[in-house]
Amino acid sequence: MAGGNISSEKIDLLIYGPSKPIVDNGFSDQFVLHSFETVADLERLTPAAAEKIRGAAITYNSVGGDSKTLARFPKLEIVSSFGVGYDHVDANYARDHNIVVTNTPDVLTEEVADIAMGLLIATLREFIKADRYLRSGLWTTQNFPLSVGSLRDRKIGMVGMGRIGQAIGRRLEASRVPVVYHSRNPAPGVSYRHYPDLIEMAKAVDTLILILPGGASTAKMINTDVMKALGPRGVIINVARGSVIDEPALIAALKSGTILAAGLDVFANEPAVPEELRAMQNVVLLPHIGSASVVTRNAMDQLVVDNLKTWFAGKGPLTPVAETPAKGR
Ligand code: NAP
Ligand code: 8YV
Repeated sequence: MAGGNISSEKIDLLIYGPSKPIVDNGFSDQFVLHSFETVADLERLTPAAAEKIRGAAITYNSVGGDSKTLARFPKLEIVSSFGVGYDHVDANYARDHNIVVTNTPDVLTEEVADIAMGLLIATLREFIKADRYLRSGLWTTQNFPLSVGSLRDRKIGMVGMGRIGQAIGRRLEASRVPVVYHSRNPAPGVSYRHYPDLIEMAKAVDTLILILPGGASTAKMINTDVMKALGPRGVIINVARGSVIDEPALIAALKSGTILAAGLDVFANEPAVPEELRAMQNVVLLPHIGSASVVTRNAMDQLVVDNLKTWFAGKGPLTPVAETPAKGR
């Protein structure tokens, strides 16, 4: 799969998801753009127009490429998806139908690792509560209580040790915090101890940082048993996908003291966040902002464009996902 050469024939592209200037303005007049911002908008696309589409950009995970959606485009060659996680695209269907899927790895790695560290420290040292305390005027009467949590006496178990996991590991090492990890296979070149068994690792640490893909293979893997193994000092930081945690079980564990606290950037049913979580004091909640700076989002948008352009220039995709590996030229 290396892509067709650009000829004088125009190439019809589906631009699916929120409008982005870098995507909207990124293509020459050799391309014809068909833009639809929402799932409901896409219903307006006629079968005759769908028949012509050869490439698709998915500009945000508020829309997706499930098999039913992809099946509407019989000539589709490539889906260029925004984000490194692509659980909103059916990559197995794409592989089976000779469609390449690309994502946007690497350009967001350090940004997401920064957010993970910030969320970890904010959760342990109670930044949000402290900020509210100061603003309410209480500091003038009494010092803020000492935090029970600290990075100083912690051992971190990373769940996922890929690009972003390793970037978080480097930050933890610089902070002199011990790190071990769980993944299906040992990560090449990584010297931290590898635990093939998640429960065994949870027993050996007091903090989990989740940074692995969503989807069926990881659904609800952080369950009551894992939280019990982590114990009452336990802290869970999730910068992966909400689907990775059994969310009702997490709420129960935070309420009962089975674990101490959580820092969450992602949720099971975004943008809805359970009222029970929103009311809790021992959680820090972020609206899925791991990569959400202007500089990093621009780089991700550009990679969405570049994957489509190099494909249609016959040079293969830049960053194909594992399910649809593509040969370069
Ligand atoms: P990556 O380089 O592909 O690393 C994925 C890691 O997860 C690998 O260590 C992999 O190891 C492990 N893994 C995969 N499936 C697993 C399973 N079933 N059980 C245990 N471990 C598993 O990906 P990345 O670039 O680091 O990104 C990781 C994820 O972070 C993305 O997929 C996305 O969901 C999330 N993310 C979130 C944000 C945000 O805004 N919050 C931003 C970027 C990314 P094995 O294959 O050996 O198991
Ligand atoms: C995206 C992310 O912003 O890259 C990912 O996997 O979670 C974020 O960087 C999000 O997926 C929106 O599409």
